[in-house]
This record gives sequence, structure tokens and C-alpha cells, in this order.
Amino acid sequence: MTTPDEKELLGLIEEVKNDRISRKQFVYRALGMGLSASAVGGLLAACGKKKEAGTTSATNTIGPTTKPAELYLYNWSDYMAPGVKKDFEKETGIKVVESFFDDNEALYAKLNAGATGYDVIVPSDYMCHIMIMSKLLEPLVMDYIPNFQYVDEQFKEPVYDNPAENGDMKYSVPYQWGTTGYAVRTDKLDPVPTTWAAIFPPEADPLKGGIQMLNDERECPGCALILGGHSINTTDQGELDEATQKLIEQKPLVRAYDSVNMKRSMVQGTPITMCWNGDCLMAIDALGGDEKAKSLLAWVMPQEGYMTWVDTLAIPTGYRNKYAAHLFMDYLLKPEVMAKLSSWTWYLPVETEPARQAGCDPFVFTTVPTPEDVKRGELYNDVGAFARSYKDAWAQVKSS
Ligand code: N2P
Repeated sequence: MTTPDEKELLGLIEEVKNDRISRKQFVYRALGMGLSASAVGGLLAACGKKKEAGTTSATNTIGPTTKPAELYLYNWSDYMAPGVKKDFEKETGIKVVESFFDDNEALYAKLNAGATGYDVIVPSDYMCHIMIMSKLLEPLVMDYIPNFQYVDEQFKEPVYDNPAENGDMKYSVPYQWGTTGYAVRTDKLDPVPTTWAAIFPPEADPLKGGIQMLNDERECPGCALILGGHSINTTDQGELDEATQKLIEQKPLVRAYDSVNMKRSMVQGTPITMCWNGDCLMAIDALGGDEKAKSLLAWVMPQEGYMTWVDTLAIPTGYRNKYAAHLFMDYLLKPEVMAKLSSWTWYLPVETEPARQAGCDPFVFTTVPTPEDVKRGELYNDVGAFARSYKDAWAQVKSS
């Protein structure tokens, strides 16, 4: 058996060896664990590698500017308006071939195992950072993405893709953003709960079988961490253990862990469905989109706090056509296209005013957190080597 400290250190060594974290980050974290500078230096020397993210062999050029017949998009389900793909094809002659993943870790596992042939992928914030550190992403040539000018300031230099950290290279543009909370069927639950505590025992005991949770190793621990008063980005094993325990206790009340069929769960009448903001609006739309449908589902960003995320567009190093990938990213950032996208996905556009002016369905904006809400929102971060502990925690919940 290894102690938690040894486990963490071994994890850290593994991460630096695989370029998941920079040598600078390794030093910082290892010193933070109480190791002496000479011990850290020795370990680093033993790890061998010298490359830093952003100084890879990747050259930051666009490559051949011939248009391919097809562009390969690897995306979350229900996350791309079919009309937008068709319009892009009409405009450029490039057909978008889309396939799907269920969570960030599945996307990472696939690319890290060497899968190639995708031109554009959609990692969330923290995963974008992990992929940059793992050298799985191609730097962007921003001259080919002029519509980036319309992006809201708050998404232009995000922590997860910080050019200053990456040799002045930018690896992602934002796609859509939102929050994680839960939807309540108001015909099944009255009054509508407003806390995470309400969907965990003991308060939720009468709801046995009436809760659907996301199937996600950051989102589920995330809400249990918030419930315990902790950060969704904690790297404290004790805090994570406490959250894991809460999720295990909640499990008998959960009908399913599912990150794909949230709309179905809400439409079919599950009292509580943990989901992302857009899913709730999408279910309202599926229920007819009228006042009655709107009153049947309530979107809750819990009182204790909630998660905020930004999904990005990025080019994996195993792309087929880098030029086409840039054309597609730039196309998606046209305000009128962003407006169409959000009016279909029901997630928030990363170009608020431009999309609003371009005719985005006003109902989309009903989930925008108010300035008061924002105070309790927290954005996901890369937790470095501690990601392994989240994986273990989630595996423990799923197998309990
Ligand atoms: C779309 C999935 C949205 C991803 N169905 C949330 N980060």
C-alpha cells in the first residue's frame, strides 16, 4: 500500500513524464508537498524530458489551403444544430461528418491512445488545459479566425488556455458556455427545491428512484463537494473522500447516471434531473415550448453554489485538414451562426450581444446567471495529477 502522499507524488511523476504537467508545475507542486529542492531536482532529472507546452515541434502555420470534401467533428451529443452544418457545407463545399463522445475523459482517453482523423473537437475548459499540457492540441493560427473579435471579453484569455503560459500560442476558441444544476418537474415536486442538500440523503430519501444524475467524474463529485462546502477543484484527498461518501449514500436514490438522455428523463417526468442549463430548455422545447411547458420544468442553480463551464473548439494534433478546421471554427463564431447554434442547443452563446442582435432566441438567455448568482458559481480547472483521485473516486461510486 502507498500512503496518500506517496500516491500523489507517484501520480505527479507520471504526469510530468507524460507531459501532462510542465516541469515548472512539477517543481511547484512537489515543493508544496514538502519535498526538499534537491529531492525535487533529482526526481526531475530522473524524469528526463525537457519539453514545455507551447515549445513543441508544432509549427504554427496553416498548412495547405485546399478545401477537403469532408471535415471531421468529434462532439458532445445534441451540441450542433443540423442546419448550421448544412449551411457550412453550402458556403464552403465541405461536409461536416460528426461523431460523439459522452464526457471529457472519454475524449481524452481516445486521443491520448492515438486516435487520429478528427479536425475539430469540443473539450471543456479544464480538459482543454489537460490536452494542451499533454500536447494533444495543435496551436491555432488566429489570423484565420477573424470572427474571434466578437467573443465576449471574459472568454478571450481564459485560464485554461493562457498564451502567456504556452509560448504565446493559443489552442482554443470558446464555443458555448453554461452552468450545471438540476431541473425539477414542478408537477412532481412542490415546492421546488433549491439546494444540493435536497437531492442527497436524508432530505431526498422520499425521492428514491426519482433522481437522475449526470454520469461524469468531475460533475458528480463537484456537486457533492459544494454540498460539503468545498471547491469543485479541490486537491484535498479528505474533502474528495467526504464527497465520494455522499455520492455513495445518494446512490440508492438514483435511477440512472446519464450524460446523454437528460431531455428524455425530464420529458418522461423524472422529478429531479441533474443536467446542464441547455438541457432543461431543450426539454421545455420538446414539451411544446409554450407557457405550460415552461411552468412544468424549473431550472435550479443551487443555493450552496454551482458549476460554471466553457466548452471550447480545438484542433487535435492528429487532424486531417488544419485549414478546414480553422474555416469551421471561424464560421461558428459568426454572430448569426452563433445565434442559430444557441437557438438550437439552448446553451449560452460566447458572444452575448452580437448573438442577441443577430436574432438568438431570447429564451436562451433565461439561464444567464444574474450578478448575484455569479458570486456562487465556480469554473472548472485542471487539477493536475490529482485528476487520478477524481477518477478513483468516481470508479468507487459507480462500483459501490
Ligand atoms: C451537450 C453537452 C454540453 C456539455 N449535450 C456540457 N459541458
